[in-house]
Amino acid sequence: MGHRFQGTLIVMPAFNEQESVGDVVREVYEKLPGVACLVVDDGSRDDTVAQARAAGAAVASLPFNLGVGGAMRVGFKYALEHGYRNVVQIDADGQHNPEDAARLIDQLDRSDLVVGARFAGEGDYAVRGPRRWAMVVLASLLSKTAKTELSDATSGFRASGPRAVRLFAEHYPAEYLGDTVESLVIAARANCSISQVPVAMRPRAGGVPSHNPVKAAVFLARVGIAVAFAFLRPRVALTREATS
Ligand SMILES: Nc1nc2c(ncn2[C@@H]2O[C@H](COP(=O)(O)OP(=O)(O)OP(=O)(O)O)[C@@H](O)[C@H]2O)c(=O)[nH]1
Ligand SMILES: [Mg+2]
Repeated sequence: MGHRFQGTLIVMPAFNEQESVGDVVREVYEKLPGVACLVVDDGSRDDTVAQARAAGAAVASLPFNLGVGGAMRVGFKYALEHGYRNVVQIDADGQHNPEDAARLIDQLDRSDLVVGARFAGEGDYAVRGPRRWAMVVLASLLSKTAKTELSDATSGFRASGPRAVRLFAEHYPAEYLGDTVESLVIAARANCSISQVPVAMRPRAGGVPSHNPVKAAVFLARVGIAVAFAFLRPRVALTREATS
């Protein structure tokens, strides 16, 4: 049990999350003993970096804003370079429960990529309007591509095993808001096995969401284009063996 989370890197994208990031990092260390935690700060103008450091996280500070996808690519590269087998993305706003992360990590012995799905029975997370419709269409498209039920293609709460870490260190997409969806297409087409675990989403612990109605409308179009391009890209060939 003591080694259950050894070799796992928590990657926490953070943009102006001074109110929550410290508590989230502390909770991660408490609930997932043995993990390492990297906060990827993306040009925050508040006290995010200092709060993350004070809580004991390693911090990568990007010189200018790359968005969540760019931040995650940094996290996957860091994991490869430092020899972590698994990467789990946990948001800095407190919405992802670290206890659920344990269930995602456990399922990595059967899947290359495990998605924490918000509409698979747990909790009552609700999204309305275009963002919701986009999610429904994407869920059916992605489920077909991945040949498994994926009811929440836009969930950022995920665990990646060694094959997915290697893939994403080179190929994690950085398109605005398209990263979660497109990365599933890339993984499925590289023959990574994907599965999901139901999770309940908690309310934000503070700060402000990065979305607003205008961005939500743009989301539909951009994700559609990003996914179309993801299918047009050549497949990535991954070998079966795990990383050293
Ligand atoms: N590195 C980085 N992180 C970001 C950026 N924008 C948001 N984040 C972080 O990514 C995570 C998810 O962002 P949120 O704004 O909570 O987005 P969301 O959870 O999809 O939306 P809500 O349900 O409204 O909270 C949080 O930890 C944010 O701090 C960014 O530009 N760069
Ligand atoms: Mg959030």
